[in-house]
Amino acid sequence: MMNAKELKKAIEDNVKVLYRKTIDEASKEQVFYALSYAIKDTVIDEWINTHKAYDEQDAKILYYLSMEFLIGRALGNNIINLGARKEVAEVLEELGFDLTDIEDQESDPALGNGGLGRLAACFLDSLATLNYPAYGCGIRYHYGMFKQKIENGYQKEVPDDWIKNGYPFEIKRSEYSYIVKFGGNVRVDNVNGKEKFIQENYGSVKAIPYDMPVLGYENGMVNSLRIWDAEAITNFSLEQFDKGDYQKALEQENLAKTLVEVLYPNDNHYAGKELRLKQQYFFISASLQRALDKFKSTHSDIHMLPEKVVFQLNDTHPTVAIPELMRLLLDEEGLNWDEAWDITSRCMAYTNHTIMSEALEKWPIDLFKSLLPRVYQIVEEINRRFVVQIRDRYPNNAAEKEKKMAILYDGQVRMAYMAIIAGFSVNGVAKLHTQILEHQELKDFYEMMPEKFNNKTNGITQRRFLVHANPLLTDWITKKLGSDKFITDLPQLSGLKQYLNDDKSLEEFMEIKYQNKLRLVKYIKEHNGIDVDPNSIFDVQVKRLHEYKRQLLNILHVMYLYNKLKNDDNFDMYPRTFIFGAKAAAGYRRAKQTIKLINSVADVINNDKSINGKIKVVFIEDYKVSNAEIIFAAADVSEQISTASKEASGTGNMKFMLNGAPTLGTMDGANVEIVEEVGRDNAFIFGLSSDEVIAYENNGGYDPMTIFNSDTEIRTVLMQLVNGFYSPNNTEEFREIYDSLLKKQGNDRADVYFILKDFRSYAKAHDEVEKAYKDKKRWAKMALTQTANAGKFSSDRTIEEYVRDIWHLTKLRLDNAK
Ligand code: GPW
Repeated sequence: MMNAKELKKAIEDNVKVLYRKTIDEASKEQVFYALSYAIKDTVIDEWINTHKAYDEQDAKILYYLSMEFLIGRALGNNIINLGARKEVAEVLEELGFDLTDIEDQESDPALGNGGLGRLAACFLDSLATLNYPAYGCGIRYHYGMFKQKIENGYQKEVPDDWIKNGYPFEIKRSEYSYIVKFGGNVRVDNVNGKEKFIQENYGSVKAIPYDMPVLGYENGMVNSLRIWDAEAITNFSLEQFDKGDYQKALEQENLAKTLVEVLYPNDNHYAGKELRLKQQYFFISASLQRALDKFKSTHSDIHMLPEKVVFQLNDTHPTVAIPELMRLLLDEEGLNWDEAWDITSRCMAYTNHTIMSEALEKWPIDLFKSLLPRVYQIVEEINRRFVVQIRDRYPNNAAEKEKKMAILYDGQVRMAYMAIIAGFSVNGVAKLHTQILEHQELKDFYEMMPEKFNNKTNGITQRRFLVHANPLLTDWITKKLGSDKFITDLPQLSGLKQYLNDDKSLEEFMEIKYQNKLRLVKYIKEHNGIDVDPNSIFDVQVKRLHEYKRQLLNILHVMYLYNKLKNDDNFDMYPRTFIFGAKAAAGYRRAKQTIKLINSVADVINNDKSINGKIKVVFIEDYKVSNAEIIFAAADVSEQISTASKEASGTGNMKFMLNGAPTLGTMDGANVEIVEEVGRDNAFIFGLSSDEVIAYENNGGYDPMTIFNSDTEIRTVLMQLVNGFYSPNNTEEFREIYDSLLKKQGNDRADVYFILKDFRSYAKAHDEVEKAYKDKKRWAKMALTQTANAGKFSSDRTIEEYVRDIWHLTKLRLDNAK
């Protein structure tokens, strides 16, 4: 890192060169670019060094293959990982600018939907911090996750043109471009008695990588996030027109244009779109071609590949990597099937992130085959051999096993099964989730190949979600522990336990929470125009909008409380602010109606003077990584209320915990492990267990009508969905939500997510929250207990487990490290 004087000069010079301005004339945006380029410059040497060390130490490299990297803003994070926060802030101040203001100029790179993409970003941060050689491989979407506007209570999607003005932290690497082929047919040639498979009449695009630096924390390590862009191979030209290739030239041009245009905004949902499969193959083929070339540039024996390379498949989205690696080894490297299979299966590992059936990727064979004819042949052969194995092993029930386990079945390519069959590792993302995989969803595979299965409970990076998000708490912890080692060793937070009975420390801790609440109050005022009382309980649910996450349960409960305040003279409550943030996939009608409902309820309640501001409801527009950081730091209560068994892990739960907010939740995903760490008394747990949910599901569900008929308060709330109470201009506005809770929906039962079933137990848990909060000291202790026990949930721990059990990487030595 340059010193203060050099940095100042670099910023001033950049402003001059880029904008022909002196620093006092420059806008905040211009200073953002000037500073970002200066930071990138300081990183370049370490970036080069790191990759030299890869080669010199002949390091084994992890390729983390993912359709999503929800990296969020880079500037602030990079400055922190350079250990230069204070120095940069001071230089900017001298120049008349505030660092936070300047950071706010950066567009939030949103190349992901939610948890899965953010996990990938946290993993990159931890890998670099722990000195592990790794590439993130993904797609350079021109439009990331849409920006959300709320208009008249409805979500409106606005394109996210994040690279419009250029992104300062990327470098185009044209020299590493590759060709990717789609469609056509396969011709079989016979060369010296050996079959050769040649794809012909295909369309192709050029894949061009852009690299972003991924900085370790104060260790001189700089890995790369490599995202692929597409360009047409030949620009449309008259020459081709004359040759009669007009149609094809146009098609290729078009393919290149549309291929990486936009991120599919579906979270936990498979939509089966052809373009999506093209995206998958595009970035996989390019990433693998590059990985093999890199390997071959320093090794002569391709059989050594598994010693030097490992690919982690982030869910099934990159699973086409399996037949693609086979293809490269067979057709390009000339190996035979057994050699290629041995190498492939020792290089590939798969992470499962959900058990929800609507998320499982099952591509229609026709589509898959016409788009990837050669790759499909290989899938057929993998499947054929596996089916032979099944028949061998289960002679008495082969047909049944084939139905449950074959890759190709019912006209579909079942991607998860391919990943399990071909890879050497299958992991779930929290203990409970892995158990459900082993004993329910993937039972047959677990029985047949138990050695492949393992758990890797998710984690989050404290560099972003504590150090960057919550500087006040970071400084306080550093002071209390007498060291900032927790920044790279989170379990050190347990040292805070010695302050659990120290009144002064508890007060300081809650004062920091209060300051962070003020920061959020300001944000809400500026962005929503709503006044919020910082002394109220900030009860927060922020995450993608999905029925299984049950934002509906939350808002129904708010409606219930409001009714009590209005109708029950004996009822009183501690002031609460219910804060929501959620994007709904553009085509997910029920989810969008829930957003409208939350906003409609907010409208009525926030404007009712008669309740003295006891309840406020705030829907934060455009929930994303940058405002998430502000929200986590300010939360009092963390709502993690998914139907048990449905949330594989959750990671927001960990971010709240780290920032001192107790969990109000079900025994689902990683909530179970959070409770294990803090103890049952320091969490507010309610609802059916996953076993109970699964038992109901296996027995045709439960009958919500009994609850509707017997519980008047619940009935009143439900009637308000259809009597215009919250939608005076359209009583039908929320009819569908009402119906979903009480009526069978085609093949679906009523209330598939057990909202009414869990309602009373949820309301009771809320009572407990209020009781606990009113006792200031008890609450402070409970809040500090969260932070003090958050050590397990660092993605540093998760990465060390992946390295130990799956990747077997060696830490890179960097001689010039600080
Ligand atoms: F369906 N997750 C996600 F499994 O954010 F692929 N998007 C997705 O499309 C999927 C999973 C997929 C999430 C899980 O819902 C969440 O529970 C988990 O914490 C996260 O992935 C990271 O493992």
